Amino acid sequence: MMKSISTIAGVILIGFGLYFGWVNGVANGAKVVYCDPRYSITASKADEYYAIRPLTDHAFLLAMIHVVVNEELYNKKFVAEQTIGFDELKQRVQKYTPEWAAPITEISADTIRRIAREMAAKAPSVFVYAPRRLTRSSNDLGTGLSITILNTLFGVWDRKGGIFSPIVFKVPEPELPEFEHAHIAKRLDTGGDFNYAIPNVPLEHIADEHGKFHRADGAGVPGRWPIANAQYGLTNKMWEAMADQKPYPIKMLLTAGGNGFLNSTNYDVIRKALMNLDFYVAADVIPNEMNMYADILLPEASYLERYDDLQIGGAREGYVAVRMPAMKPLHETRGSWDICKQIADRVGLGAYFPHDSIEELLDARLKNVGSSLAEIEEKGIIKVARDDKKNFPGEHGQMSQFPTPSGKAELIPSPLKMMGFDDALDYEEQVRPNEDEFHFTFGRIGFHTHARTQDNIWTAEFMRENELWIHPDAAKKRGIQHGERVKVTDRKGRTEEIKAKVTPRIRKDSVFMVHGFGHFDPRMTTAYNQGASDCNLASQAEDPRVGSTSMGQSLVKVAKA
Ligand SMILES: Nc1nc2c(c(=O)[nH]1)N[C@H]1C(S)=C(S)[C@@H](COP(=O)(O)OP(=O)(O)OC[C@H]3O[C@@H](n4cnc5c(=O)[nH]c(N)nc54)[C@H](O)[C@@H]3O)O[C@H]1N2
Ligand SMILES: Nc1nc2c(c(=O)[nH]1)N[C@H]1C(S)=C(S)[C@@H](COP(=O)(O)OP(=O)(O)OC[C@H]3O[C@@H](n4cnc5c(=O)[nH]c(N)nc54)[C@H](O)[C@@H]3O)O[C@H]1N2
Ligand SMILES: [Mo]
Repeated sequence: MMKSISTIAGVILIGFGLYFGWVNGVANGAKVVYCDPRYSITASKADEYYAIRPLTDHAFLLAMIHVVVNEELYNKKFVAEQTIGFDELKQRVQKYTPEWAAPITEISADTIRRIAREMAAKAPSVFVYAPRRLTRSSNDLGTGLSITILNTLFGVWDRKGGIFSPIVFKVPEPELPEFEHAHIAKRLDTGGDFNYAIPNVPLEHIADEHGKFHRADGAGVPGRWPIANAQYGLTNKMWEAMADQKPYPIKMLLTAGGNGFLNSTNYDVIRKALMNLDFYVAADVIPNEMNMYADILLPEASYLERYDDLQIGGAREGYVAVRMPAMKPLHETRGSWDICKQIADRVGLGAYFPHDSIEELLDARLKNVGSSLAEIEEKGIIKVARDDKKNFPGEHGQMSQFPTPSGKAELIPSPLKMMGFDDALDYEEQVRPNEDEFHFTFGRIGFHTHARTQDNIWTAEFMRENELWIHPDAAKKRGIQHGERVKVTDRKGRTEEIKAKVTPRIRKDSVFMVHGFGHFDPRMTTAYNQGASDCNLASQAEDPRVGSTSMGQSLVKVAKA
């Protein structure tokens, strides 16, 4: 079960990112503590800001847990009734004192203790927020786990001002024939909806006992990346599988959006993977570095000209919404559903597309829940009303539901133990720059979406190219002036050129650039050669337990271009 954040009051500890849901909470008097190596816009809205040393969030969180456990600041009733594993947790965090964390994180021991105490005083109307993109250190799993542990110790689940249970509008999937190639690895019979599988099965076992193939990327596959989400997969591992043609050859690719080059960290692997294909069909609305490799490029109708799949969501209220066309598609373009269906019909997979049109499919799904396409087109959105008892069962004396084998919040999760991955709780030393190097960091900006808006003349107007944030002391040492072009080079010798933004809003040992720039296909006439690509500098290392890319481990040198 996913839980969501409610923004009412109390101390909020925002970790590491851009997130606007809490702004309502701030208006209601909530306090925000924010950590980032860079003084971002988010930092400017926070009550307290700490320029944490990159990649050390886990150390900070472990010290917080240490204080909460040792000073008995946790929610005793919640921990006694709704959790397991407290004694083991207590013993395992003994070494993570605030004094231990201070030189690692560069946040003082007194500060860590004070934040822990202030939060405890306001619990359960508090939370530690996990950023969306937690792919940075060598142990992202441990960072995520520590965030969950803190929230659990404060008993924030299903409490007002804490983290609530969303109400979801349930719309069943259409009934389709069973897939010939079941890609989801065998799951442990835990009674819950789990994504992990039995570990330690040799790599050769790429098919299950029914001869069905496992996913090539290894997500959810025994012996490979059992914890990785087998529904979304591991894109980095998919590209590697395609480049190496292992564990089995992949010869055809169909994409509808996405840009492998500008959303990953290894141009060579992407290029090799694409070159290995016999046949690549891309459906898109604009050219990009990846789809220009396609044998056939199908123009998709734009979002103003098409229906898309139902948007089914849940927050305080559940909802279902639909994107509908505002005009007929121009130039014979089609929606990606039509594109997929028509390809499926021609390659003998038509049985998976039993509906004649996307309208028919959407209508059939909505009729299943007592609505219709006509109704939703008229109303735009259909909601299930918020219900305090469902959002906040904890406020009504009810136990929370946790999707764990024990049904309780597991402070040391038993599935991780079973797989031998519970060592993720322990802190791992992170890479540190030499005297002449920097931590390489990057992130979002309000004006742009990923790598898809830089070639749009209107959004490019707001920000045409990205810049390298560098501290004035570090710039001075290298004779770099604000606005001058610099060369950024990583330890592998990869290099990008970019304009310097000399600013005290970043740590002296770190540089930063906005993600999504540095396009290199000349057919992107506006974005071509503008700014630099974080994808060509971010680390290719991976979290050894999850298989995801640990993008933040890159160390770079900066010199005048
Ligand atoms: N180095 C680095 N890599 C990253 C990240 C990072 O910060 N740094 N962030 C990661 C994260 S969190 C995410 S979510 C991903 C995002 O990765 P992507 O999904 O690849 O990101 P976008 O650049 O938004 O979209 C890619 C392409 O989709 C196409 N597109 C846009 N609109 C449409 C449409 O209506 N129909 C079709 N068919 N195509 C369309 C455009 O060609 C666009 O270039 O990147 C991840 N990778
Ligand atoms: N306008 C806009 N909004 C978006 C998106 C977009 O493209 N454009 N993309 C959406 C998507 S798909 C996602 S996944 C989310 C991602 O949103 P977030 O998870 O917030 O990710 P980023 O913006 O990549 O990085 C956030 C901050 O992390 C800081 N940072 C770097 N290294 C460290 C570190 O080691 N520790 C700490 N504490 N901070 C560090 C960076 O300075 C940056 O300010 O944004 C979503 N919102
Ligand atoms: Mo994302």
